[in-house]
Amino acid sequence: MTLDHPIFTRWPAQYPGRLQLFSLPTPNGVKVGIMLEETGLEYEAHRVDIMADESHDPAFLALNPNGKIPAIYDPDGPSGKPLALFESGAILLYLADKTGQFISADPNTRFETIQWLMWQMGGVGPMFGQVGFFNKFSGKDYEDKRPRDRYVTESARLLNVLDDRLAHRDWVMGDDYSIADISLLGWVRNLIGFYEARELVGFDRFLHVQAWFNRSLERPAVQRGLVVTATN
Ligand SMILES: N[C@@H](CCC(=O)N[C@@H](CS)C(=O)NCC(=O)O)C(=O)O
Repeated sequence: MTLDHPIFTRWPAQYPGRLQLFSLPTPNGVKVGIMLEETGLEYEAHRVDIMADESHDPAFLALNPNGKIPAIYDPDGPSGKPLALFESGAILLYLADKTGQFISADPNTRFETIQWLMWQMGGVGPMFGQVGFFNKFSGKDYEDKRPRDRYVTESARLLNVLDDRLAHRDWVMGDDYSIADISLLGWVRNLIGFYEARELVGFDRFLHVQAWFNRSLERPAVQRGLVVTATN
């Protein structure tokens, strides 16, 4: 079996029957590594080095014209036809539906889960990412601290929303761990770790988020998922 997509000219598949992941352990990338480990789906992981601009290689752009990881190619997509997919939120939803795991079959609970997933995609990811830029990366040299402070304030507000949500719940959706949790974990981890913004956002006052974060990190699939594509 050979897979018919330009991506495989640059990143050949050794196991073409398996779902193919193209990623790197960034906050968006780890979502899919964790989800694949949680579901138990068989997959083959390819490391796409965004620092070396591999996400703008024509072969990668054929899979994701937006030039960002993560992306997947499922040779066994809906109706048995291959499916190529980018955007981590769409991938999480797809894998949840494919396996019937980490999203409720009940329509009301399903949409509530999607709501929190969209909240992460549209709010938490972009805001925490800007904190990373202005506090850790090129933006840290800017003398004017107002842009940084704007994103720090908004990130702290979002953490407060999450803290309230988790006040009487183990997971975002209550008793059931879901794709909403999986979408958030890598961002919280980066904000207080790699982005060095723990004190800036006042993380220590968000006790429920802290408890949820530690609970997440205890999951063996999370521990495995966080290092998928860490090395070649
Ligand atoms: N909304 C997209 C964002 C993906 C994204 O920003 N990926 C980053 C890594 S976390 C990336 O590939 N950056 C490389 C670049 O922009 O060149 C998703 O959730 O999949």
